[in-house]
Amino acid sequence: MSQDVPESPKATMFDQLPETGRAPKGSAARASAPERRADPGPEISIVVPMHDEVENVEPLLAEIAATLNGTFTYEVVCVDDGSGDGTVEALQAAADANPAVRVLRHSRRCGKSAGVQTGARAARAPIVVLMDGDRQNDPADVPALVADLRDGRSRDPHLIMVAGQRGRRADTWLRQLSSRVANGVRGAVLGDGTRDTGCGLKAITREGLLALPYFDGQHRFMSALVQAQGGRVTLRDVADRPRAAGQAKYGVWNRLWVGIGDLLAVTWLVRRSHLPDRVEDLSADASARGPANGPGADASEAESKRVAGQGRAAS
Ligand SMILES: Nc1nc2c(ncn2[C@@H]2O[C@H](COP(=O)(O)OP(=O)(O)OP(=O)(O)O)[C@@H](O)[C@H]2O)c(=O)[nH]1
Ligand SMILES: [Mg+2]
Repeated sequence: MSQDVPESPKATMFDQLPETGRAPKGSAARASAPERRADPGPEISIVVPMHDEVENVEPLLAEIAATLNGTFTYEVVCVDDGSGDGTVEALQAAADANPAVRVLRHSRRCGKSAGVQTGARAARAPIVVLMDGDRQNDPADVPALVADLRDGRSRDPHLIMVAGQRGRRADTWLRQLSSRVANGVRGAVLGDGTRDTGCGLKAITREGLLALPYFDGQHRFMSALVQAQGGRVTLRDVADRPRAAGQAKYGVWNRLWVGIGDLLAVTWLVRRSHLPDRVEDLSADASARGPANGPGADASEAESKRVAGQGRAAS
């Protein structure tokens, strides 16, 4: 007997996201459908999840423009995660003045990972740069991350992410200690070869990011999740700066308890991620159709036969 499933009143991961939150007149987002199809889109989408960062909006966007204008074409996709301090109004004002800025808004606070996910789904570029909205990341590090990802992928299409890692931390000793312990335990359990998964600055392919299993807290486990899906991660040293304005959203304790539960879940996920060494298409017309689907589908034909390798270590 079939049963009607009631229509979900909530937003779902399968919904089509708007091409922009609120676009200024004349921007690509307001263009008609055929015009949009002709628009190749930006090379890079910078995704910035934000919760209560009103004082950081204007200086952050000004710094991104001052640093990145003239390097590559880009958009900044800002995701307001249910802020109550005027962040979204500040973002809308910025978007009105700058067509490269797009604003998406969650109806309620869902966490940083949800912001990352929403931004990645809305992104128009094949490469997404994740950046914190508190100005602790330096936009000057972005070109090198992007170059690493592009160069690396031209040699190995399984390179999915270049993760920033902070050297000298601009945090209190307690936060530094808790972060070191958490990273140490996580690294020992997952063996993901990444000493600073909390660094918010990362360059990743949009397709790769959207292929990762999603959960609240996902952003702290991206290295392990990419590798569990057969992808490779490389690391690059980046700057860390003190928070100039606004409040940290995570404390030592709320991060610790949630982090332990997440670590158990991700350990299970990684152990259950079985992938074949390679997938071959044995049907007669396979060569006419081109590469098989999978992480290597955009690679050369020889490379594309090896669509998934297991658990490659980060370098
Ligand atoms: N979307 C969303 N973003 C958040 C949330 N919490 C934090 N963020 C954003 O994530 C980024 C990093 O948040 P922070 O509070 O600075 O946390 P952190 O950098 O990991 O840790 P500290 O700087 O050491 O406190 C900022 O852009 C925040 O606005 C949240 O619940 N939802
Ligand atoms: Mg921060």
